[in-house]
Amino acid sequence: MTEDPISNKKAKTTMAPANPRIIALFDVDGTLTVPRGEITPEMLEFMKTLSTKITVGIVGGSDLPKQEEQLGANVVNLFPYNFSQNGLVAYKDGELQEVQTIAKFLGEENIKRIVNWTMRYLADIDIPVKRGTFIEFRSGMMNISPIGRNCSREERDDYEKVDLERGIRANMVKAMQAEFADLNLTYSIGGQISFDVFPTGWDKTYCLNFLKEGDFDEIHFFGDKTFEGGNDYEIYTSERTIGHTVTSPDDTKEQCTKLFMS
Ligand code: M1P
Repeated sequence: MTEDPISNKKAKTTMAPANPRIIALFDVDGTLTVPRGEITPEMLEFMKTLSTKITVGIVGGSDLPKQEEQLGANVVNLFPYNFSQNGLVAYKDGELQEVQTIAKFLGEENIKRIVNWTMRYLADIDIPVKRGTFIEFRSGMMNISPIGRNCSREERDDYEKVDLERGIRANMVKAMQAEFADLNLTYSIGGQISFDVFPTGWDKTYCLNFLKEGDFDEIHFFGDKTFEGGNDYEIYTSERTIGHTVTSPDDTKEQCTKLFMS
């Protein structure tokens, strides 16, 4: 057993499932949990049972601490593959494989350009409520939120409605695409109050780099944001995966039961 600096958790060896050559990868928000909520004990039990049948992996857009809040402190040991930030932080059998960083890749001058421009743009947006943490700097992406990540659940739900009506995030993304055209960035509206910004190619397909071509006969992906522009779109449409759109954790359970447990 080894300890790693990111999760401080001990790595453990997982038991092989009945059919290890089929793998199913799961998005978190809207797929295994309600948005930013915790997994229910029933859903967790179901996922554990599923992992005795096939190989299971998690691929979330959020960072590891958020996954730990939602899926449990031991998330990197729950299933054989765990990917946070689209796989920029990757674990296999509880062992850290890689950490990629946006600062290394873009350079500090470009990071400053983005931060300064974003703070000016957000200051000029008029919305009913503004809270704190408007830019969350993660190792592999920047997460930008006009209301701020410190908002309450009620404020988050209200903001989402205003955003959908006024296209606040969609307009900001358009403005950033024009301003930072030289940086080859991808913008992804994956949740309710924010959007992710990362170098092109660092979407959820990034995690497929950790699945060797010959190791699996089928790679399934389950996610709720599989529409164009959603943060599940690229992996859902990837040639390497069989994509499934779900509408809720219950729907995920139902589809998986039909596909893998009968
Ligand atoms: O996993 C989907 C998204 O979840 C959060 O979005 P929001 O807070 O806007 O609902 C963020 O962690 C975001 O990065 C992530 O893509």
